[in-house]
Amino acid sequence: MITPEYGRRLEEKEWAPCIDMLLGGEHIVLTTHVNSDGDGLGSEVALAEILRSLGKKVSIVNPTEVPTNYTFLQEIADITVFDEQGEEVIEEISLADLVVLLDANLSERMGGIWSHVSFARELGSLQVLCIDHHLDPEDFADLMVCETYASSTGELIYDLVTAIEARIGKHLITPGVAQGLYVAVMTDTGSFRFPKTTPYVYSLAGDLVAKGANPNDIYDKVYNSLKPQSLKLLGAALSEIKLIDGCTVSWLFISQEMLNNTGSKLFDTDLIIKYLLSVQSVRIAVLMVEMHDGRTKVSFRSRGDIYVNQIAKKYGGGGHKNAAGCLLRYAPEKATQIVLADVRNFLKSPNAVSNG
Ligand SMILES: [Mn+2]
Repeated sequence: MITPEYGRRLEEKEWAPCIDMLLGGEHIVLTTHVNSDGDGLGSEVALAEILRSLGKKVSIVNPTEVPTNYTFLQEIADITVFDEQGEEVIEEISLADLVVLLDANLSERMGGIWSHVSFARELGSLQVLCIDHHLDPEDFADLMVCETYASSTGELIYDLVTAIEARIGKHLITPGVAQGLYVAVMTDTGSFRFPKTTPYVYSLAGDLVAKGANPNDIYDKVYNSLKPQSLKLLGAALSEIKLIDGCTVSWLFISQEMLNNTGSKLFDTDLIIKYLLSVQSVRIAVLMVEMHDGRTKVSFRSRGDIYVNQIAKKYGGGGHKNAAGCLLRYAPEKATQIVLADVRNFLKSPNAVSNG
């Protein structure tokens, strides 16, 4: 067994309470955070296929839409979206005896779904399980498996399915499961290059490829599916990137006007943020996006041991050491001022390199 460098990987027996809960469920609803990503979606479709092969009735209900580059995952399992089919989602939750939140550790990350889950839970008809790898979990579920050593929620689901296989003596990683988990791990490791890409991650990716995930096909679907308008947004955005403080901080503000002019949507901004860190001297990168309602979505990225989740936490957000985010109630100009002042102070403080 190859041991990952971040923390201690859960042993097979430590998955027992989680497996008991899943095997005890009959009608299981899976969900992930608002503005879903490859890790949440890939983990969901993989876990849905695993649980269905164990005879469970499973549905996936997400608070917000599936980004177009991940719609191919719906060939593995159907995803119902609360923003589009609210009644169906509420019905599924009312029928469920177990809700599993994947890739988030705060109840509010479930968006509009949480109030319905919380209501059913208060009636005593529903349990909640959370499987995640972000820092600073909120203790809101009946069982929380929150392990920050993991590169991705997909890595945790891989370990979970391995533990289930050991218990029931049956192979569960079908090509669909392999594909979902590969998407999860690939996207959350930035295609196998972020700091938590341990030897173990490569070994599990190899196993997923052996079991039916096609790296070339998956990469192409996820990363080469830009709409022409996204390329236009990228072009406009690149020319607006600012480098300050001796090129140690980079930042970019994307206005609604920029999004409208290029016909782009919010999730197109994900592909832009990596360019903010593409200059070696940059220690913190900040991407701010003006939302429809005038609030500002802020994403932080950092290099090395700089815990940007500490800045996000100040505004009710969170995330990982090198990638975090929050939503500010301020309009663009004020948000930019406040956030940049915070980033500058933070870089000077000893807190920058502690997990506090
Ligand atoms: Mn994740």
